[in-house]
Amino acid sequence: MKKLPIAVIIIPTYNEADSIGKMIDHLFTVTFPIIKNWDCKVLVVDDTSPDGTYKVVQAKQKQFKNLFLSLSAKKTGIGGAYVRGFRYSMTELRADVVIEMDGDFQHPPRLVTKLLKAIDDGYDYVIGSRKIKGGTNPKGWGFKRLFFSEIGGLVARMIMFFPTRKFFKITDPTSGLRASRVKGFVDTMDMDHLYSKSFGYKMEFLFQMIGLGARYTEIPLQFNVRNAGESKIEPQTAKEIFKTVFLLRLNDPVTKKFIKFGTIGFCGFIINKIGLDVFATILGRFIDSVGVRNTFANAMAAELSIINNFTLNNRWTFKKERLPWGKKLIRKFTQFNLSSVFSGIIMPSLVIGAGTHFFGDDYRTFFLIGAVIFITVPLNWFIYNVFIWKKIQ
Ligand SMILES: Nc1nc2c(ncn2[C@@H]2O[C@H](COP(=O)(O)OP(=O)(O)O)[C@@H](O)[C@H]2O)c(=O)[nH]1
Ligand SMILES: [Mg+2]
Repeated sequence: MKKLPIAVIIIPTYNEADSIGKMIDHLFTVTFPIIKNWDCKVLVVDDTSPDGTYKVVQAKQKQFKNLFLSLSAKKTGIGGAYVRGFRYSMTELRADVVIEMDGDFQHPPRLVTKLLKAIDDGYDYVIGSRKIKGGTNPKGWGFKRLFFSEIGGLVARMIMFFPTRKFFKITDPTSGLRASRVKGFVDTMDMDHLYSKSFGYKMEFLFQMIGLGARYTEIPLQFNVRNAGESKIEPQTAKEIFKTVFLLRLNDPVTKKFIKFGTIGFCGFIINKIGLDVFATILGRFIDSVGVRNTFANAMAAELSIINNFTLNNRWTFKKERLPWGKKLIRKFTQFNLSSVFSGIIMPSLVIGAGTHFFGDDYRTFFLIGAVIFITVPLNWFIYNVFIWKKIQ
């Protein structure tokens, strides 16, 4: 008989004695029998809960051979528990897929079927979402809890992914119900350097999976009220999640690149400004007309700034894609020059011209700043990444 792929449902528990037994029974007797193409195992990760959750699990192990328990003497937080669970699933249970699920029936166990179906369809990462059609929040949630969940999720998404497509496609980044493919993803993830061992881990795993190029999708999650026991969400959880998403974005290679690009761009602006004054003074000896003199002075200063931007970006921002000295570099520099004239001179000039025409001369600086932020910067970033320093495959 062909061996089935292995799915491990990981359930972290802390004082869930009142629901874990029911959960295990339900999974083994109701959920798993209808899943024909996966070998399903359950791994409970307990931190020696004072209420004796692990004892319930140990008793159930006599009944179900595919039930496992990872017990730690120390309370490590939900993130710490999942790291342990993921490692155990890979080394001891040879998991092909790991599923993250709460032990309190807030995640309907029947969704395991849907998660695995999406994996069968070729997805590497499947998230249960409360925010897509068919997904719901608990009926019993008051305004405050709902508000925090909605706004918190939105802000977390923005900080992590705005303005990329992921921002729009991942609707529920704080959701705890997920399935992840092990090969190429969970086995390559860095679990040694997490910013958060508590609930923020959810953002880190999400960020890493997406960063590893996982094909992802969402399935509707009808998030229930707790079956029994108490929520472990603490007042500092929201703060901790924000800290985590901020650090994730800040340390992302693309952000680091963007900061370098921005710094160089700013230096370029300063060079242009100082250059204009210096050249204007020098040319003052040869050219009498102020207008003609400043035109030439600015053209020279702008070119100096363009050379500066190209050289520094080539050596710093895009050092991995660095163009070595030669014909190609000269060709790319020519393109860079033309695109800089377009994005940095022609476009802002047109915006300033049109803006002041309609709103008056007082708005000159306003339109200059607006044009630089909304046209020059994004356009340059796009041109540099896509045309000048195209990623070497
Ligand atoms: N092992 C372990 N499990 C935890 C810890 N904190 C939370 N959990 C479990 O993680 C799951 C989700 O936590 P829960 O409090 O239900 O979060 P909520 O659903 O967002 O309110 C539950 O099964 C908890 O028992 C922890 O420090 N250690
Ligand atoms: Mg819960």
